[in-house]
Amino acid sequence: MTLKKINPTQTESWKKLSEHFEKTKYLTLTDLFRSNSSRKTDFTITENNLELDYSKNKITSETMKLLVELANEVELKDAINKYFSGEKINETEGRAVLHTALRSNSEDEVIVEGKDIKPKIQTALRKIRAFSNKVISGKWKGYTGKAITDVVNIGIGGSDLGPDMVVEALRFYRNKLNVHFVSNVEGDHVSEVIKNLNPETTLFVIVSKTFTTQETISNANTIRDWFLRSGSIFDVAKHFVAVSTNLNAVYDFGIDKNNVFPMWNWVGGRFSLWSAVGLSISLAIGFDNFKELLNGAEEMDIHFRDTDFSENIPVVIALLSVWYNNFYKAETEAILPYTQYLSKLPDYLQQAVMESNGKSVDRNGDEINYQTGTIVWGSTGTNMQHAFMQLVHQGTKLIPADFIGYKESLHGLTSHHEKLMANYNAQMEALAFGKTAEEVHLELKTSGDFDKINQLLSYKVFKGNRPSNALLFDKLTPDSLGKLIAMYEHKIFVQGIIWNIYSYDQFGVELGKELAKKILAS
Ligand code: G6Q
Repeated sequence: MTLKKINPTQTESWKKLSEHFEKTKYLTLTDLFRSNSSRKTDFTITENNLELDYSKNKITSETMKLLVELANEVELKDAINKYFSGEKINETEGRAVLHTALRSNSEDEVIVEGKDIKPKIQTALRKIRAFSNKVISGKWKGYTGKAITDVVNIGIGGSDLGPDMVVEALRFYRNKLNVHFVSNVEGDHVSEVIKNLNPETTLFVIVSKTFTTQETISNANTIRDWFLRSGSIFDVAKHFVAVSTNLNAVYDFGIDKNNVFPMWNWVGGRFSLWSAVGLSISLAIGFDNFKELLNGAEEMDIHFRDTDFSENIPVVIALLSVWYNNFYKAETEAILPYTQYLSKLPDYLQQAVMESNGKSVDRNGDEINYQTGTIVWGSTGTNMQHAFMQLVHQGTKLIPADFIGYKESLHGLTSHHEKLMANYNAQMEALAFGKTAEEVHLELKTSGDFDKINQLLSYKVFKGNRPSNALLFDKLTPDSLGKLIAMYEHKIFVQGIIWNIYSYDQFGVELGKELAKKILAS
């Protein structure tokens, strides 16, 4: 059972959307709000402590109806069933895509290659819990009998970005362990990470599904050499653990077989933070918090799997993004979290989104003649307001933006939080409604700058009509972070289905790696 192979541009709904676009493209958000006093409520979905307000998008209820028709026409429901039930929807690699099974608490079986994978997942979680507890409590001793103070995750791409982003995002929940990440093959990165570490009290977690990745193995070897300047080869097992599928390579490295955590080929690297790849997360915040992260993601999974498309948060944000990408020809999307804790979210999403949907051959093997994967980028508010937001407000490009906010701050500095959220709301309002020539005129007049009106008026006008989604959570917790990440994972899936591409391979990253090997050998 494979995914349907439907060219979205050949569907009835696409044709209707094209006509609808021509009719509605000059509507402004100001007009749309004026003509419907309940617009905010009409275009808000509330689900499990998350409110998505998508009223400030260039849409009408007809737009949403047609976009949902498109989702139906490309048989999204069928694809979702295949995704969750473990069909090999990663057809180009012959694999299932089951990061959802990693966080499932249901008793239902998920069968891969004739076997239920749930018991394996439970065993791995128990192992992560036992190991995390031992290290955090200080029962796990280094080679001189001291407790571990520092953990270094050695990995790259999917084996680095997710754990690094989450450990940073959940810094508030962290215990006393210092957790570091080394990824780049550039030697200064590893040198900086180890320069102040004590080999007696540091634990290295080598995360590599293949255990052949040039960057990771180079860094692991360099670190082992550094370690062996103090410890002996017999001490390696107390300081190095691995997350991998390549057991022989792991044993050859000197890692004890009890200290190897599994990875599976039905979980893609960029979707693997929910597995033992997230070991550094569990070490940093404790297993119970790690499990809360998984539970939050599962709540989003259930919402996504079971909710009608028109009320389905990941489906709605995916459809809006298709609307801008394919009809408005927007090329990029901004991710703007209003919390410093999420400073690494844009980087993480760049891999998840762009490695998944940056494809130009469809599921029939044909070259695509429409736009697929969007470019995502972003940074935290309010810092970015003093940086790139000028272009988003007054530049020539249309940049749909996700504003991610929290009703409560974690440390409780309410006056800071009020200012932060005033900015969060003000930015979206300014983008949507702008400032008219009349308003600028009046402003210059009342401020006494009468003589500058002619000179400055046009520069000070904000055209507005720039779209945004407001994603508002109660609080940044492991649970709400799990929901946020899972929401974006499902957005990626929905868009891949609509664009008729394979989202779960990444052949595009191979050629550069091969050539680097050749150049190195020559
Ligand atoms: C992610 C990609 C890629 C991968 C890294 C690390 O989906 O597959 O980013 O995670 O190349 O691979 P290893 O875990 O095998 O070292």
